[in-house]
Amino acid sequence: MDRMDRGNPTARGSWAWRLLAVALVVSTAVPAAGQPTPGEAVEFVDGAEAELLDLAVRAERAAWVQSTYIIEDTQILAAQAAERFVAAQVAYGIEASRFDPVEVSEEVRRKLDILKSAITLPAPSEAAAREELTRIASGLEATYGSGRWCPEEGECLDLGELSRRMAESRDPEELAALWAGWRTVSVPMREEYRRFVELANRGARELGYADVGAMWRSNYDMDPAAFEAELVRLWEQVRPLYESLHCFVRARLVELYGPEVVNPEGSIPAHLLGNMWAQSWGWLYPELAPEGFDPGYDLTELLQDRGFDAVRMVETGEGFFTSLGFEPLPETFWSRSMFTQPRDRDVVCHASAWDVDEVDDLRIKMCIQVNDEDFATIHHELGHNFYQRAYNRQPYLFRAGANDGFHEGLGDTLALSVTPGYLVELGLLDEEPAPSKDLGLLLRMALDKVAFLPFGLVVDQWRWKVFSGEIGPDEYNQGWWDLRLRYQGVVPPVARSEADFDPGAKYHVPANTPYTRYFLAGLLQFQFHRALCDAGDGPLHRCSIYGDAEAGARLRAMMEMGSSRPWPDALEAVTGERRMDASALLEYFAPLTAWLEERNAGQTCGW
Ligand code: X8Z
Ligand code: ZN
Repeated sequence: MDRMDRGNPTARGSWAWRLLAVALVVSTAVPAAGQPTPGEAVEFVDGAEAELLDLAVRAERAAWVQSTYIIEDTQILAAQAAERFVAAQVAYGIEASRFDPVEVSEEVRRKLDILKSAITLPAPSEAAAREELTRIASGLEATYGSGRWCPEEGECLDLGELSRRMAESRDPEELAALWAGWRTVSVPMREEYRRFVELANRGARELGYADVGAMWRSNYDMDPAAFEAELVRLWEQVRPLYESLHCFVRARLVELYGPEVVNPEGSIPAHLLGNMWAQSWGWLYPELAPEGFDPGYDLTELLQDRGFDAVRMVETGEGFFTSLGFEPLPETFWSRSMFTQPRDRDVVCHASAWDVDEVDDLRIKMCIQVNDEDFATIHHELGHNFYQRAYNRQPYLFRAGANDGFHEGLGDTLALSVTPGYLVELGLLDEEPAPSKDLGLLLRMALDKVAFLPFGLVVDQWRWKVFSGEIGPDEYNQGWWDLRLRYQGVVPPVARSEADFDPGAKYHVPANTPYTRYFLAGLLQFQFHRALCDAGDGPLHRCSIYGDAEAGARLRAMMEMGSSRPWPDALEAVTGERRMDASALLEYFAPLTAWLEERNAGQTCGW
């Protein structure tokens, strides 16, 4: 939860409160008969912020307990608290429309717009339906969090264990079993999800949106259709690079597994890429790297050899932020966070960052393993925390990222600066590898960052079609795999049917977390990185902003704005640019792109 989405109170909507508000307002504007005054709009927004803040904090506390101790009771308590918050959100969201014809300040207008659209889970106003929806939502996340696959022989495996085995095994049969095993967990979600969609859409319609997806798309300071067009534009910028990478990886997998397992001209079976969802392929680096592609070090090995544990990894991440001039994390961060997987209870291991009191009660929740992937994820999560604290003096409704992609991209921007040079400064590495090692480093990065991009689109392309009804309940799984094939060029390793619910095997579907944000973040982080690196200081992939107070100040200026300004203003504050753009990513990977083109010459790429 980078933040609980905004809610809206019902109790305050009573006639008595409104009468009082009207009586208190002194306004010079002369409203049309029956039309609220600008002063009333201010009162309304202030009241909404106070109540939503209070309810959000209550819901956050309950959600924290649920996620770190999954049992029936915590699910119910979390659902109840979420229900009160969501009820308020929707009530305020609906009421905000009353002020549409009223002339108000830019700030109040922005807050009214946020009240109407920034609701991730729009619940129907009818109490029974709303309760049912929040109960389903809480249950779906708990099903995911406590999910296990029990093979016929041996002990049951949770997602952490399944993922570790997927990262390491190179036996296609074992990989297919692990892959399919995790997807047994989401089968029971299917009917629940159908109902979830029905109820949430009902809520979205009450708020004036066609469906939940339309509502989510309306949060980008631009016309939702224009936003969709932006996504197409951005994807087309990076698609050729993705297809080159896909082509190279497929050819290597054919060499490794043979053409019976991997079709040399087709899509890649999704179980062979080292990751449960084929969303990032870095674990495969040792197998994929051609002769002479040694990056010069292996960060996982370095961390393990130096005896790093979870806390030391987090301290190191914090050290990056403080080197940029950010204040250290509060003492409570260290005492209240969950860094490792408890052995005695079910928790939601999927990494997340929290600001429980919406001010300074910052925490992360992770099941940290000592490896390079989790080291990067720690920077990602701390990025959320430092962002949350930077905007904590904004009014409640502006305590969010400039858009959600900014929130997701902030920590990743710092992680791009975890370069060999930085590792030398940390004392983890003795000396910087020669520039001849750069292709290795870039391939390693591309397997994570470039491979991820189409997946960053797929999840919401699917969900938006589900919310709009274009993908009906009887084609949930087929619709998912159509998109996986189209964007990623991957196929399931074993037969699938509409008895399965493979989208539910990805956290953000049962947790109802919008996903396009990660696609945006995947590009924005390079845009930020390029802007913060001094031009002429060598290639982008060798640049580290560690210790750069000026870079820190620029980031902080953007972060402190929260969502008080349209996101292009925030982007401009750091980069001088007002459009999201993939050219920085392309520049970063340019040497690898050239190499891939040469390497793929003569091959039939695509699928
Ligand atoms: O969910 C996350 C973060 C928490 S906001 C760990 N990420 C996406 C994922 O795991 O699918 C980060 C990258 C994409
Ligand atoms: Zn995140």
